[in-house]
Amino acid sequence: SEGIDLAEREVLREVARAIAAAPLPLAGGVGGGPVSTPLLAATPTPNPSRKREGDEVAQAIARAHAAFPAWSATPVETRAAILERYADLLEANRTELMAYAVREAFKTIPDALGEIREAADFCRYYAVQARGILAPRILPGPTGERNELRMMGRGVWATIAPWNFPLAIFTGQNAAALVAGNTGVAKPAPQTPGIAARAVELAHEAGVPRDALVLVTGGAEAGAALTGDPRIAGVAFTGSTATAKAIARSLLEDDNRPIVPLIAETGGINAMIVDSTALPEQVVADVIASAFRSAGQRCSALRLLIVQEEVAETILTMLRGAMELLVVGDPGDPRTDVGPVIDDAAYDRLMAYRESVKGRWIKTVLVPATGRFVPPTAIRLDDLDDLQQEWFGPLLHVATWRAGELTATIERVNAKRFGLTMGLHSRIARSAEIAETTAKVGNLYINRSMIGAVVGSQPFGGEGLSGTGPKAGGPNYLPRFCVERAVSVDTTSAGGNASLLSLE
Ligand code: UN1
Repeated sequence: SEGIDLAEREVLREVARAIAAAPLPLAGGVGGGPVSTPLLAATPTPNPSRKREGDEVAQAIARAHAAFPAWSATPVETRAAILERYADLLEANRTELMAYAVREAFKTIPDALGEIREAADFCRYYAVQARGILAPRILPGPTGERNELRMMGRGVWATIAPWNFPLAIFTGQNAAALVAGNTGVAKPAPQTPGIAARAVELAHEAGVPRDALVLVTGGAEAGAALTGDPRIAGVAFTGSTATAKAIARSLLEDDNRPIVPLIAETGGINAMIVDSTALPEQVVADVIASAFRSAGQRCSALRLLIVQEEVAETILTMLRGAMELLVVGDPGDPRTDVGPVIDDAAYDRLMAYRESVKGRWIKTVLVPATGRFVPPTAIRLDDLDDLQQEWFGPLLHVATWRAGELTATIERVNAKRFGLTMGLHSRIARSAEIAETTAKVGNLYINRSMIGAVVGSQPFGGEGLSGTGPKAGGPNYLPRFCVERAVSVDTTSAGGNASLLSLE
């Protein structure tokens, strides 16, 4: 879902017009504005009162709970067809949705386009999956019995999405919950309520009953009210490891509540290992995309580049040159490679860290004087163990490794206990095999960039501190949203072929 081809130039023009016309302040200080423009006067702001927020959440859950029986009884085929209509509507409204992604999440135009494609891909992929794996299945059994396995919705799912994929991940979570026969209460990140509200409207327009998908806005308070409610039958969450753990605890707090599933997709300290057989031009292009695209604000992003000593100087020289060409600025300008980071808190955190390692900068890039632009920076790491935290921005750490130590190097990355993405650049088949068996990650990328997992081809999600699985956009995701019901009917007891008689 990456990149823009020439045929899309017209879309770009349309998007530029829509961004210019959007009734939202362009925050981030882009275009010379103040650094802290209030976000989104035009969309619902998080409710300041804890009590009212809890009430709003409780009402939303009550609605989704009441809508569950009818929606779960709707045939899989109908639910799948609604998702496909939803995908069509997302595409038909892409200009407006892209404008939201640029204005609200400061996505560049290629990234904003990627959001629409990925959201539509999730809907279509889960629709096809649902028809295949959620339809009732006849199981082999003893003579005189009919046995069936039914995949049923669990109830009301809480879906909690991040601001960095405010349409794609938001839509993917909801589409999966809905097609599996659940209703949902969807909480977008507090930074991106506008695009989420529009996405939910389009889902309703596509045929999802109004109460089968209910939006709630707010931050941690709303999230806690949501996951703490005993009517919630499952949680799909993408965000930080710390929040995922807090959610897991809240799900277990009430002794009377059954244990419900939590699907968590969290952070990573993602490494790319480069050996002396790698193609340097390809390495550098993939490093630039993986570390700096989306201002490094992807959980899949490259954080730690580990280059074999012998080629380190060559690769770093080329990397410096390539970084020099990065255009940092207004995300609404099609020429921009790197936009601002999401909010003041992120900006302050990243800039303070960057300043604290100033003595180890390998290369940094000029950025506009005003706005929340964190300069893309490469930082030397003398010891792999010195990096133990995910820095969610355009900061790349660089270390070296010695020939013969591939397994040991991968094990040192594993020891950080995250396990989301890893990259290997090598032309040696044996090295690829070592990485495949040694790297404890959900997504291993060999000789390519580490971002932009495509739904259906690169099911995405990590292990260890990076998440619970199953992988979004993969064949094992939907079953987690279901309960399995085995139905066995004695077909002999009425003395005939069936023990069940139709009353008609
Ligand atoms: C995330 O940043 O939360 O592969 C997920 C990618 C995206 C997934 C990133 N499809 O870059």
